Amino acid sequence: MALMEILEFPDPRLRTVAKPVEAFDEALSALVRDMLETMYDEKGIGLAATQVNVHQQVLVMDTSDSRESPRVFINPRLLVADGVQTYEEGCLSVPGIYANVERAEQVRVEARDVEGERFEVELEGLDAVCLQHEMDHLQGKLFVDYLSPLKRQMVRKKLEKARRQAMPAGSQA
Ligand code: QAP
Ligand code: CO
Repeated sequence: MALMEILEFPDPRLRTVAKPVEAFDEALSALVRDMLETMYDEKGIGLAATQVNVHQQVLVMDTSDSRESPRVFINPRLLVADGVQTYEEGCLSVPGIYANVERAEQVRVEARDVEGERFEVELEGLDAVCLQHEMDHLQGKLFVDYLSPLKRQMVRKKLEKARRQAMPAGSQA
């Protein structure tokens, strides 16, 4: 088991479009295990492979209070999207930033599990928001892309400042 490093906005690698998974093998199970471990360690509710610099269509989420209900979606496809809801989103790749985003209220999705078995599920509320947010990552899209360019620039500056303050002078990569 290993923790993975999470890419942070505006890292250009977050813009990579993920490819479908073709091999449901031991490497894939190891990736899913490490992504879940990383998500739980960082107190996240969702994580896409793009965020750990793996450009395959894999996402994990757990919106439960107990943090014991991991869900895995491989090669996910939206079948139906209905209604509208607004939720204040955050992202492990955009730490400390939260903003309202409008998305579908209800979605029906088809995906494969880690064994390659196809399944369909209907999600609503926070689960639906989380799935749509993570599916965006697989297309190289971030929740800050829904904000105005001015707000996105403010986010960029705020993160740059936070990073400067977190690092001793001269030690930046
Ligand atoms: C996506 O986000 C999401 O800024 C998952 O300092 C967010 O897990 C889906 C996190 C909201 C639906 C609603 C963010 C942790 C976690 C931070 C996350 C932070 C620490 C974000
Ligand atoms: Co995110």
